[in-house]
Amino acid sequence: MIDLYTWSTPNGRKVSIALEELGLDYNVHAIDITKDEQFDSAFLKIAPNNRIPAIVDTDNGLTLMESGAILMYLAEKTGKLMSGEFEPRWRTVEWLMWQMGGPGPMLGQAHHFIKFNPGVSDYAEQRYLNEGKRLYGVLDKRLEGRDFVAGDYSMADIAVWPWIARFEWQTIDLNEFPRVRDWYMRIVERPAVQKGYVVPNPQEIPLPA
Ligand SMILES: N[C@@H](CCC(=O)N[C@@H](CS)C(=O)NCC(=O)O)C(=O)O
Repeated sequence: MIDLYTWSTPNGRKVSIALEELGLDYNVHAIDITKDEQFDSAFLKIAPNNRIPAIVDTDNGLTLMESGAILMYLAEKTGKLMSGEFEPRWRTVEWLMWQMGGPGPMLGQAHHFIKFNPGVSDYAEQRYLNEGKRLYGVLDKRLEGRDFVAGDYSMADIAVWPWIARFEWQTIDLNEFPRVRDWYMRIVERPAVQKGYVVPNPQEIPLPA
């Protein structure tokens, strides 16, 4: 059994979607980051960086923070969503790390400035919008001739997809990136994605115009 500490954000959804895809049993503990619950001392014992998501695997007592590490752990635990073969395995790690270092922090800043603090800094809004569009362009190119980011559907897609699901907050038009749009829609159709998306709170999956 996995205890999942999460909130309705892209990083949280990566893990709930992965758990749904893998069919693992899990208990949801909602950590309301709008009420600073990520700073509660009980949560800090599991996630010393005071960010969601985090898990505890009650099968073996392992606590883990950092969504990328959690996805890799769940893949290793189940032998699924990250190939055991040399090249596809490292492609999956490569694009998972791309998400952790690129779309995660950069689009997170786009949300901060463009969605939540418009007008505070035109420079920052432009910087993170431009960087966001550059990253969408990289993903679009990567998806040329491919259905998924790293071969078969994998933890790399699960890591990136919830960030693209915030395209409206980022003021990015998915239709400008047709391969990303098609990939996004391919993943929207997956029942596990629809189930994982609404953990811990129900919300509609945004769809492109
Ligand atoms: N690198 C971390 C980032 C986690 C993160 O930034 N989580 C956000 C929600 S998406 C959070 O907990 N924010 C709370 C805060 O900013 O205090 C991961 O991928 O798990």
